[in-house]
Amino acid sequence: MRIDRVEIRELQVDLKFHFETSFGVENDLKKLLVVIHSGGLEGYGEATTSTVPGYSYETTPLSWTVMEEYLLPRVVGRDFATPAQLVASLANIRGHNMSIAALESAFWDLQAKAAGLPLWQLLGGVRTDIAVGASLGIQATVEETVAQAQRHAEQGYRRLKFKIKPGWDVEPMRAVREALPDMPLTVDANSAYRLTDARVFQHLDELDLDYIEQPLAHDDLVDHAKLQAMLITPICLDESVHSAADARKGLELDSGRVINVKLGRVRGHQEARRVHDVALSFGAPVWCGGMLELGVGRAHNLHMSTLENYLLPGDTASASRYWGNDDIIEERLDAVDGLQQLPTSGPGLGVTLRPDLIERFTLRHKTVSAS
Ligand code: OSB
Ligand code: MG
Repeated sequence: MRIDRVEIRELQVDLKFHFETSFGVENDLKKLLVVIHSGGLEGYGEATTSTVPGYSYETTPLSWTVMEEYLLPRVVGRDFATPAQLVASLANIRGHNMSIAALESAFWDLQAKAAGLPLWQLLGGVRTDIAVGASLGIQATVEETVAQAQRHAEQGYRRLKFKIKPGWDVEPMRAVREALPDMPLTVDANSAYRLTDARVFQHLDELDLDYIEQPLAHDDLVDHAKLQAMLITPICLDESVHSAADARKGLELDSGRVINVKLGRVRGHQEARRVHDVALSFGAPVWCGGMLELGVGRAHNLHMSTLENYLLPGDTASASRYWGNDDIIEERLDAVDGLQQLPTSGPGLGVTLRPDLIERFTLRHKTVSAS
């Protein structure tokens, strides 16, 4: 399929809540929407970048530059038979996985539309109801943390994840566990601790958490393995896994026993599938991570979560929780009783863009056409 034209748009949207993590607070978000045009069809992708370089170096303004300078000049006007071919043409670009994934996933949408099939079938999915949890930011008080936990449990989420940071960990989690004795609970440290903080995790180990997400440095599989050896609770790797090769190293070293798969962090659906397969071969479950995605990114996450080894609830919570009615797609990606359904308005991703709203959120846009 020839790429006739690619449109990129930097969007700015207000999150309904302040999302505080160990690396900072996010509230007004910037996201990049990508539309690939090919022979009358449109494929949609979203860069899962952040406004600030806290989770990763990949920010949205950076993604714009990478698209403009390095990615679009190499793909527009070219013909690719598969998403794999498109990714292969960018193989000598180190990093920038979220930008590449935005293009790759848009190409998958295009290909599924050309085949007249829903994306999940092309990806090899096996289910269409997706169990989801919610990721809750750091709150001002223990009382507010417990109240948020109760509210989200009542809304039917299948698992609650709490952001922690040094000084905000054991005490709020003990209170949540006391309030919700049977609820699946997890914590996410976003790399805020060192091995010398092992005692914190030994206390958390008593709370019957499903896993402890990325406690240590983003690039330290060795210390994660040392910490895992001290704990009963599985460690879940997020920031440490950018490829199937990373997943293999982490699982072989026993740096963790669960993997959070994020489409952007691993360069797209093809590599996400490989991460999933490596984890399956180790008997390690995976789940779909979230990056506060808009409708396009959220829909890609749901399609990805249909693969067999997505055995734990993902972070693909209800869109209305983040945006109210102001999502960029017509379809409401809202969970009912902790289950999301795939959007099915036509083949591919199955979503319909809302041009007026997109125009309102647009900070800048650009179209690159084949000559
Ligand atoms: O570590 O999983 C994370 C959001 C931004 C950056 C990193 C993370 C997150 C989340 C939010 O936890 C998940 C979501 O609700 O989209
Ligand atoms: Mg995480």
